[in-house]
Amino acid sequence: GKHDHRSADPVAVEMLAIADREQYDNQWSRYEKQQPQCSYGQLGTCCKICSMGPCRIDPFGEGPTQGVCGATADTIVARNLARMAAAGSSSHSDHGRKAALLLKAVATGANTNYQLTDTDKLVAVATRIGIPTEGRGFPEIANDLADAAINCFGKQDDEPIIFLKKFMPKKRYQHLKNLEKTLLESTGSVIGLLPRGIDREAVDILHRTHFGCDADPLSLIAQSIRCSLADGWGGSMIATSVQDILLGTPTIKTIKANLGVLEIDSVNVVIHGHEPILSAKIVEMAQKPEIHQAAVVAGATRVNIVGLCCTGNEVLLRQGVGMAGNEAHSELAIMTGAVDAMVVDVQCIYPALADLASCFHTRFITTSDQAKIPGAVHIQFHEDQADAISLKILNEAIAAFPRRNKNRINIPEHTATAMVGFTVEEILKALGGTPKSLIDLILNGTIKGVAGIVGCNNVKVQQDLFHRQLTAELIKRDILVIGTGCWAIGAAKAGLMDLSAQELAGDGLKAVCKQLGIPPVLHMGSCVDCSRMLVLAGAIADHLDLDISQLPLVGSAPEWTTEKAVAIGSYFVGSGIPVHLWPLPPILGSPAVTSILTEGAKDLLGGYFFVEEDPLVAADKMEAIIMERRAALSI
Ligand code: BF8
Repeated sequence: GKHDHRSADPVAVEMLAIADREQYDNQWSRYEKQQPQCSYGQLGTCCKICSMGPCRIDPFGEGPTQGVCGATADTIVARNLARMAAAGSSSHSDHGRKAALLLKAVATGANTNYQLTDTDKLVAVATRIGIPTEGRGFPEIANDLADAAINCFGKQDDEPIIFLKKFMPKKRYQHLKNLEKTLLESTGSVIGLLPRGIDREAVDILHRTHFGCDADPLSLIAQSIRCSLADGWGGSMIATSVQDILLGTPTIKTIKANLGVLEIDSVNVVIHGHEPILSAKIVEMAQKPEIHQAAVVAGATRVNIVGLCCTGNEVLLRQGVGMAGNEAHSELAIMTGAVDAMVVDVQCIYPALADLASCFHTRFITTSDQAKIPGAVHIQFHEDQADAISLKILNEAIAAFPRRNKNRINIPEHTATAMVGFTVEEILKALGGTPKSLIDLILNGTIKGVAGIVGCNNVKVQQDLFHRQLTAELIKRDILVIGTGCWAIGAAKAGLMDLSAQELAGDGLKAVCKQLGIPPVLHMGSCVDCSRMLVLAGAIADHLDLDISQLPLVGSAPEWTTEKAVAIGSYFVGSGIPVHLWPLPPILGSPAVTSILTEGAKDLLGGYFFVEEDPLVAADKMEAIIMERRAALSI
């Protein structure tokens, strides 16, 4: 295909040619207009927390070395980073809260639009949390579980939250507890790592980064890790667990990915955002005969629901819905002229979509009071009227269909097939029920280790290039690759989740995948489903009676964009997993913060960050980490 510095996905390149011809504004054209971007911001040394500022510190020693209040580059960078972690953790966790509140409403009969769909998962999670299940009804168990989850958000005592306590493997929990003690002894101050409350740890960051509070990079970073751990082992763990209970735990299935999932003769509804409580319902309601009938009356063959980003991942894994693309595809989807409605909930939704949709017949529908966008049609979602509201949204899409401009329709034909749905439950089932066979394969070196890749697209990186090259390099080296989010969509579009990708794997990994009938690259879900990776890592650690930091595991966020990615990276690091990042995080203006997050974290947590621009070198470094850990275990 043609080369374009903006994307490695030929389908995107095809759409970008149309964007260029028609002069559609897009993230790449707007990025151009932002050049040059502020280097203080890139290095993290810009502070606008109070009104004496904004202040900025030149990291090369030219000009002032302190803000008006005396904050140094170290303080400013650490505070900014902590706020990113708080925002990221809050986004995942607030999503989890809504799931927990819905579980409560379903358990008590207050909401009849949803059911306890996966009662096996309900019993499994309840048992893990320590809730009695014997001889009790499912609603009763669900009610207790909902209370336990809700309590993780708002409790006021200093005990670690129950979800973390029960899901984190023993050795990691003990390690963090001991580390709190050691840090108290060595610094004389309380430096907490185990989260007390999901909301509390984010509020703590807003407080301690307020004007005139914490100026110490170590304690600011420790709190960022703690807040992020509250996300991974708390908010995100709750989101995943509860969504599985309410909507069903995903199973392995084969789907299609890329813009070719749009159909010329169908009413195309793109669901975009993060919360499947809405999108799963839209998929369900689209199957109603009256909706099909209305689509036919409007002149369409059927209603075709497709996904974008993480809510796309949620319905892809549970309901087999086709995947239109990842973050950088969201504008391109509308440019096909064949999207009758784009329905969004929260997170990762470009406000630019409203303007772009107005160039077409596309209804751009916002549904959340937390993500209202000027220019959109707002149809407020209420969980207790989910069926009716989903029908209303679908009827909007159907009404838009006859207003298409046929001359402006360009649907790229290409799709890739991908085998998806690799929850921990499915991975273990494929391996015979316990982590033992996976562990044996790792111990005997057939699989060298496991890499978890997460995160976004980023306009600063050629779309999907890092995802594709890094993933392909790792499997070639017999490293199993698992992951979530926009990475997973990128891998699916690249064919790396197709069975044919077995041929790209090293001999050991190839043989295993052939025997099990799975690809060497496993889709584990949306970004809150990074909690599934934690559960898998925890199962391996507990089985071997080791700490996660001893296992041949490594993480990467190679095209990261959002504050949520900061939270994910930080809870991986806090869980003992080294994490590769690209593009550069805004920390390099502070030598202290940079050294804490790299060397310091390695000593204290076992997990740490490193940056690398080149996918092949990143693969080298990730393999080296895995080999170093194998050597330490004498395997
Ligand atoms: O939560 S990978 S761009 S869609 S932040 Fe967003 Fe990044 Fe995509 Fe999902 Ni995750």
